[in-house]
Amino acid sequence: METLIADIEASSTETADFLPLNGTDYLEMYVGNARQSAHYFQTAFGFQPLAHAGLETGLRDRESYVVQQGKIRLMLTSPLVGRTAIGQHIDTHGDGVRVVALWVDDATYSFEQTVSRGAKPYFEPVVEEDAFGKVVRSGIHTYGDTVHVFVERKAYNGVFLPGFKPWNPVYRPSETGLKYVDHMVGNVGWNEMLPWVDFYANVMGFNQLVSFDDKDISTDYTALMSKVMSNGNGRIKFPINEPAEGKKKSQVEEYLDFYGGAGIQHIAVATDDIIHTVNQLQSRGVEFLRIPSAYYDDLLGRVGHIDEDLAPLRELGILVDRDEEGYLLQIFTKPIMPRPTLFFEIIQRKGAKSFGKGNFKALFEAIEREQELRGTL
Ligand code: TYF
Ligand code: FE
Repeated sequence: METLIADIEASSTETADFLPLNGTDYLEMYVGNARQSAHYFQTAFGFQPLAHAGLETGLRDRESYVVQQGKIRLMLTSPLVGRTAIGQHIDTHGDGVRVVALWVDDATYSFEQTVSRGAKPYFEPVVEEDAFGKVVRSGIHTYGDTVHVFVERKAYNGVFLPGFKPWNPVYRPSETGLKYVDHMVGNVGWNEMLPWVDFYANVMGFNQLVSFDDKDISTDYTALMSKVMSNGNGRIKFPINEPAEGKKKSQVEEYLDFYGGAGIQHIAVATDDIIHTVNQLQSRGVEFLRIPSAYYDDLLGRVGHIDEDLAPLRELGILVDRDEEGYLLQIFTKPIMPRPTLFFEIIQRKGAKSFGKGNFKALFEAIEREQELRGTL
């Protein structure tokens, strides 16, 4: 992937990257019923079965299913007994993202570098081995109960991680065109955005992306602020939101209330054919936020020429925005669980490196209509 050097804030000091990251390794969600969640991600999103760990592999307290599509790996974990930390997490947060695992060349060095800069350790480097080689992992805490796990797998050629067995069920709905994690957004509490921006800058060596989106977007129609942090090679992008006072209750505050604190708000996954992907997802039962059709009336006047036909974009509710470098297409699911917390974004980039600021108004109005229906506005 291309680097984002041009976008990186000039004032940040030009030092060697002390935390080189190869990409997102996996995302682990703690969920009430991992077996059914895996079925949902297979059926609705087209993830493919990859690996499994549980009673059959010697675990006694939990079970995990791993599904994959493109470079995206999702681990779904449930407790097998009562009174576990996993169960406690689910009780507090509902189903949610516990681990954002980052692929590194050296998990020991990554741990030492970040902890020496102030990261709170989650676990020290551990070596796990099986017949397919060895993996080293270590972990640090980030906002809320969310953690980063560093995964070093250069000496491993098994299907996922030691301790997992290949999962080969007969049931394999086709993929929907999802390729990689584009960005993952965190919601943090009031006045906590800047401290977490500093954490990603000072502890993780990230830089703030300067884009049109990087400004106070607490206006008539939004009640949040957001800044985007990116690692040196641009493969990891973490926008961080905090609530702001507005006319209505902030969508970020609603999240914090229901999630029970800071956490991952949305996972943006990339496709290179968003019309195909959204058609597939919709036909498999994924529900998207609806944008009023007036949005499309002068779309081309706002964004100029685009390669796609307008009709399917309008029909599916796909949003378009342009920046100096190109344009992007994006759409947002409704929350995928009972609590109005985690949702997915589907994004197709055609040159644009920003996050769709031109769509904030239409998007946030759509979110507010949902809040209204929930009675949480
Ligand atoms: O990641 C982003 O910045 C965009 C826009 O609550 C966005 O996807 C920002 C905040 C939000 C929902 C979407
Ligand atoms: Fe996003």
